[in-house]
Amino acid sequence: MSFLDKALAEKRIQELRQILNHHNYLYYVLDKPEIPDIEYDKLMRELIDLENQFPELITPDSPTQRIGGEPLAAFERVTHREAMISLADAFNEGDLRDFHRRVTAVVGNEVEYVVELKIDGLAISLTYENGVLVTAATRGDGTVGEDVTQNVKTIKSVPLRINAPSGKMPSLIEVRGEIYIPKEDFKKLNEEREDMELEPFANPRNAAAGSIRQLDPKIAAKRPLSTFIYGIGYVEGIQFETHYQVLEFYKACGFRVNPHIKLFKNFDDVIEYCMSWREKRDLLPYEIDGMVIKVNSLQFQRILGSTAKNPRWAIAYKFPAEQKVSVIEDIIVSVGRTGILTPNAVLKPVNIAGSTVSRATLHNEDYIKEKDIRIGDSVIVQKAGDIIPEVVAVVKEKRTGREKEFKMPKVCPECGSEVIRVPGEAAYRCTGVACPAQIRRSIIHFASRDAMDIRGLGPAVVSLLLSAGLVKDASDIYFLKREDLIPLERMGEKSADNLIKAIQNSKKQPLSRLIYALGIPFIGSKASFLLAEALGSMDKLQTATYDELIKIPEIGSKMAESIITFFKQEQTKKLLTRLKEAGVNMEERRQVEGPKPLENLTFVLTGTLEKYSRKEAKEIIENLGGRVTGSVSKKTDYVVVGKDPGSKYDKAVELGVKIIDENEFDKLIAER
Ligand code: 0OX
Repeated sequence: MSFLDKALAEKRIQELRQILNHHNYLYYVLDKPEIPDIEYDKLMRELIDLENQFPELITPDSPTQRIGGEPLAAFERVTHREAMISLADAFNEGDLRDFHRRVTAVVGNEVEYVVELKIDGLAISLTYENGVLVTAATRGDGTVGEDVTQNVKTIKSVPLRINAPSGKMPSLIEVRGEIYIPKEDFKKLNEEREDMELEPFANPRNAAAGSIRQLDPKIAAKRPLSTFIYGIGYVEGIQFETHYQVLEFYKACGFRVNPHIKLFKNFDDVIEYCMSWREKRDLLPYEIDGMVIKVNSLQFQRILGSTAKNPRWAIAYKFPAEQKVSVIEDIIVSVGRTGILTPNAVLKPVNIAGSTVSRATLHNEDYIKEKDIRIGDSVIVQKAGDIIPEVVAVVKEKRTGREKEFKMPKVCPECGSEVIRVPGEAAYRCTGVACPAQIRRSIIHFASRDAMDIRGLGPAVVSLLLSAGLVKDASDIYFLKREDLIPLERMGEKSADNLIKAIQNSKKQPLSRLIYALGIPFIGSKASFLLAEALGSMDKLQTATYDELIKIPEIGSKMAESIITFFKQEQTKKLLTRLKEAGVNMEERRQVEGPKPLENLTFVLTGTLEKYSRKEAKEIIENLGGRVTGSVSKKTDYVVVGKDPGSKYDKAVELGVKIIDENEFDKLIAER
């Protein structure tokens, strides 16, 4: 092969990539194709052939790289450079006006808003380095997501290289948006699945999420995934003043930005626009579950900052729940992980808000009595977003007289133990210590993503382990051997090895995750985090008194009582002894001694922090080897901003110094 051949090939390769990218953009981003598919395929074929001849000329952003490589064993984790926080919800005009009041109280009345449709898909973060897509990650817990780059590269509306206007290429940018499946494509996908006797997806969002979480990118490549881009995470090398400018920039770069995004100066217009989409949503070719309202000025966004969970500069207006009429064919009772019995209606399947509903919660006996719900009744069923469908009312006019009243069982439907009504509560609870339903649910919870995060230990495997008699409580999983696992149904040697590895790795999880994994009633992941932080070890939590517990911020009396009751139980004591024996971490990592991970980093503190006094924050930084100074300069690495920050904040903005809020500060110190 001569040098000339290669030079010619390289020129043609570049030309073909440009042509293909352009037509790809016309087809998948603008929905306006200009050439027939057959012509596109011909050009692609030519490029593939040339790249086969000169594999050294293949680049990661070539359109040929969208086909999807080899299947992965598992997804890697990715730490988002800037956290992917989620939105607070507003359910009515009053909530929206409260949001506006909170915003104007801080930044004044001259505030513009950008209003977007709230796409019902899954959030994604796309990292581009010098314009090339290097990583695509799911939200995960907001701080750490899963690396789904291989799958996302197969989505044609995601540019593999961004086409930034000249002089505006960011050296690094986290592009945020939503991956979704259009309604029509979803219908077709489910029809195909039914033809193949595969279980249909419940709704387009689940289908999109399931497709992105495929380990084999060739499967993801076949799914009709699309994108809308609406946000920005960490960015270097370019500055914006408004959110609208960011969106314009994205459009210019070749991203798919929703055409119904609008800028408003007047809040009445914001409300009117939100409400106008309530009816119109059915006309859209994709599902939306509400609207998103964002403060346009990025400077105002920074001033408003975020709470522990949500930005203060944006809110989601959730459309009211959709309702349909169905018939209760039966009422069955399920047993939760804390032993609570929940009655559920078995419904004649109905489509509500994009998914087929055949079960709905009836909450508890009081709820059934209050609404006079009977088997055979026609009922109004309601569903909104992620919320479990519920029966809201009976259509009494449709009664025939053949309806049957429902009575809560006297014994647990899973283990036959006696059922008691919890004093002061509407709940009935199974008294069986060894109730298989409770054990199953508690182990599933223990291994779940926000708890010990043991990949491969989902509901199906837990059921197999229980029926094989290999586990009796969560601690038993740490004593499993690969030989125990291999004989299980659909468990190859490789999956067994992976599972054992995941179980072993989970021993190092932080104390907060272990506390959450125990499934103490009323103790969610945030409370677990606060308990771990305040008490520092499982021993301290086990022996903490009621008074000690309620002194911890955000731990109320109900939580404190629940903790005390939980640790008094023999079952809990046994579980913890075995977990200790297995070597599961029971301590919160403290960083007073040891390495100095903040060495060479200079911090400035401004405003009032919620959790720490100035002195405490300073001590933490200094213990980790960092320095705290009184004024902001170019040499400052981080400005930590609390409530009502002073001029140091403005100085930091002016000098482009990294500004972090208390949450980000927490994360920074936890990561190190
Ligand atoms: C959506 C959507 C979601 C993200 C965190 C702060 C702003 N589903 O369409 N999130 C956001 O932005 C949030 N915008 C959207 N349009």
